[in-house]
Amino acid sequence: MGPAWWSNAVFHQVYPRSFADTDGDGVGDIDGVVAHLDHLERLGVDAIWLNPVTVSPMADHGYDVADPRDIDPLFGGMPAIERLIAAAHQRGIKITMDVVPNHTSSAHPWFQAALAAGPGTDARDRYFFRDGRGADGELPPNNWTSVFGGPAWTRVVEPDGNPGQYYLHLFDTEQPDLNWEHPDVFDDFEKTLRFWLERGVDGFRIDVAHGMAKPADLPDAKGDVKVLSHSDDDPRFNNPSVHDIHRGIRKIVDDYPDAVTIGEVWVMDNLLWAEYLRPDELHLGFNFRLTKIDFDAAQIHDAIQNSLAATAVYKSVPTWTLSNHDVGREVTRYGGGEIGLRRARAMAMVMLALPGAVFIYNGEELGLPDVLDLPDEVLQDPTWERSGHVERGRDKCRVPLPWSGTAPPFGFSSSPDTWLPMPADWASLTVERQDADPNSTLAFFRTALQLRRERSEFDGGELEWLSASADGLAFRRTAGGLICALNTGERPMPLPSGEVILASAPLVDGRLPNDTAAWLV
Ligand code: TEU
Repeated sequence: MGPAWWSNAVFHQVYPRSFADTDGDGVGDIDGVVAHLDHLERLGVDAIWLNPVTVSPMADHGYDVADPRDIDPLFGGMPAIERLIAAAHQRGIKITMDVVPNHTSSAHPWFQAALAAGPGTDARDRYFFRDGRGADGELPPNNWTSVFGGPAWTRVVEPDGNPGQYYLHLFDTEQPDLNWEHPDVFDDFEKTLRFWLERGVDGFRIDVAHGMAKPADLPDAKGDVKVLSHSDDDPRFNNPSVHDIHRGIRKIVDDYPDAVTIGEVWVMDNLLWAEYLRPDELHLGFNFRLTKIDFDAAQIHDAIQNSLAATAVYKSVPTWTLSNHDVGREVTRYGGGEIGLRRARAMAMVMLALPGAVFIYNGEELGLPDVLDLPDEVLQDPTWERSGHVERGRDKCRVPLPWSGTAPPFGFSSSPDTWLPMPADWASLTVERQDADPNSTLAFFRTALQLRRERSEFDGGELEWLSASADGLAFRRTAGGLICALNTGERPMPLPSGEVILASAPLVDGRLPNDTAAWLV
């Protein structure tokens, strides 16, 4: 048996709200993905990771799931996903869906039943309902905070009309955490996995894969945690019994030999992170180190080295990602404007030169920046309200894609009223404009993916570091021989010897200029 399809795949993360709208409501939908499969095929991706499209009140844009085995009408319902699976497969593109095992929507029938059933019932035991502390239970059961800000507990009104128990939600109030000790929870998740696998889905991105298990006594956390962030030393996440859950999931997925699981594992310690990738747990785990660092050769070197060390522990396959719908876009992280874009292109080449699977985020291939000046009144991320208007949240990296034309909504929708407004200066970033320009970021990504796909120099799982100047780095793929060099400094740097097959910006007198990467063979 050869290596699994996902072991060197390029995944494109499609954020469906923001990809393309076919029904004119200003929100992207699944048929928008079907309509633009050409774009993804020409880009050269192997698979799509589709953010949640199942039935949801959309309090957290689909991560609040009310029915995990049906598609929300906003996105086109079941017929639309069936069309997408068929059309993508026809082009040789795999479909991986997002599943959300840590919590449901508060609109889920289980949660509604739990509210109605009252304290001490089996229905409540599917979630974390607890009495409050203090004489009248006026204080939450512990000091945990929500990742989106504010307390992780909300007090309910009991069927008798009085204030009563609290329920746990690590995210929004509308996302109650499930109790994975209750047997119904696993059984239902198994149904969900099989439901989609039977319909031809090729795998799953597993949301908050380090979060499903909670310590038995729900102990207080030591200190305050930042909104949209947490550390390894945090009782809310990475409880060791989560690994039993992953082993259970893997047993099901193993019935479908080509299917892949990709866990969202926000754990920074290499050994703890690696445990999720043991041979009977997840196939792939997101490694977020590259999203956490500056455009700095030493930091990039260490992030790559650390990620490789973490995957080496259980001989799993590395994954690489520069951005997603949570962490913001790298063009902006690297300084924005022309310099940010130049650095983003260089880093894309570093990422694509590494062994393993790569994730490209919705519009990364167009060089889109974050939209930092969204007006307050359009912000939709629950973080904005829950942080008391301190954190603006993640809407900045979720603005719809510009496809064509010279003014918003740039072919994204027939409605000018898109769910987030699109900046007028994205006219130069549309797919249509970039299609016509051989020097565009889109053309650059197409070429890079084609080389990565076709050239044997990208073979093999090992790499070795070559010597480079202080502000640079260079490595070689040991088996295939591809060399990737990056200059994060200010002065041009000499290139390793070899023939340059791609550079992220023109060379200067045969040297690698600032903020540029090159591939050599
Ligand atoms: O994110 C989980 C999560 O832990 C992140 O919020 C993370 O802490 C943060 O982005 C770090 O910068 C997942 C989804 O990716 C996110 O979109 C959902 O809002 C969240 O789960 C709840 O389902």
